[in-house]
Amino acid sequence: MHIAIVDSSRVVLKLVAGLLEPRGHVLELFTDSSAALDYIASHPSITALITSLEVRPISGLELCWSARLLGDASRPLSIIVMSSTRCTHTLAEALDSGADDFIEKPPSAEELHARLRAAERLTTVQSALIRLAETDPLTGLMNRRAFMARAQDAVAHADASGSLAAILLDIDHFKRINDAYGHDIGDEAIKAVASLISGNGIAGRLGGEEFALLLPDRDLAEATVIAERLRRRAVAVRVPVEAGPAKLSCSFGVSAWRRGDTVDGLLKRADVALYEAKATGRDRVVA
Ligand code: GH3
Ligand code: MG
Ligand code: MG
Ligand code: MG
Repeated sequence: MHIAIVDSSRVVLKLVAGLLEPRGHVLELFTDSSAALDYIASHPSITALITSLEVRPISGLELCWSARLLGDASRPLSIIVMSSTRCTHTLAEALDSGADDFIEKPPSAEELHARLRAAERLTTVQSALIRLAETDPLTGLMNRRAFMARAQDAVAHADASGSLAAILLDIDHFKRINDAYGHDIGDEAIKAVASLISGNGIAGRLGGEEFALLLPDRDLAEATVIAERLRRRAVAVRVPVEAGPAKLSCSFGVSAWRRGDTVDGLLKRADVALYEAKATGRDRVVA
C-alpha cells in the first residue's frame, strides 16, 4: 500500500517505517500534519493514513476529519490513529473523527501488520464498489454520473489550460436495429460504438445509445476532425448477424469550451449541434 505516516517524532516515524518497509509498502513520512494533508489530497494513490493524535499544526483528530472528507465516498482511504494513551474516550473521539482503527504507540509489528491487512481489505472492497458505481456494465465506459463528475474536473482544468471540447454522439435509427435484429444485437452495436470512442478522451455512456466524449486541450476544429474520423469508423462497423452484418451510423454534435462555461453549458451546445445533425439527415458531424 502507499501509506502516509504522521508523527511529531522522527524516531517514531523511523520505527514504524522500519516495520512496514520490509513488507513492500511505499511510505511517505511527515512530522508536519498540514504537509501530510496536502500530500494526501494531491496523491490519490495514498490508501492508508497512520497518524498520531499529538501532531501539529493541525491536530490528529482534525487531520482524520479533513482526510476523511477528501473526495468523500469516492476516495478509498483507511485511517489508523496511533496514541500512547489507551483511554476509551480518546479512542471513541478518534473513531468519531473519521478514523477506522486505533493502535497503541509504539505499535508491535504483528499488530501493525494485522491492522494494515484489515485496512487493505477495506480499501479493496471500497475500490471495487466505486468501480462498479462508476462503470456502465454493458460497455465498460463511465456511466453518466461518473462522466459528469469527471466533466466537472475537466472544465476546472480548462480554466487553466484554455481549451476543452465536447462531442455528443447518438446511434442513428437505433430502434430499427433493435427491431430488425433483436435487443442482443442492439447491445452489440452499442458495445461496438463504445469501443470506437474509448481511448479518444474522457468517454462516457450517457444513456441508451448516446455517448459523450470530452477532449481536454482540444479546440473546436480539432474536435470536429476527431468526430469526423469517428463518424467514418462508425459507418464501417459491422455487427455479425445471421441475416448479413448489421451496419450503423452515428450523428455527432461538437462544442468547445468558452471562458466561464459550465459543464451544462458546454454539453448543451453539443446537444443542440447533435439535434441539428439528426434533423439535417443523420450520419454527420455538426459543430
Ligand atoms: P435517432 O436516429 O433519432 O436517434 O433514432 P433512434 O431510434 O436511435 O432513437 P430513439 O432515442 O428513439 O431510440 C433509442 C432506442 O434505444 C430506444 C430503446 O429501446 C433503445 N435502447 C436504449 N437502451 C438500450 C440498450 O441498452 N440496449 C438496446 N439493445 N437498446 C436500447
Ligand atoms: Mg433519439
Ligand atoms: Mg439514436
Ligand atoms: Mg438516443
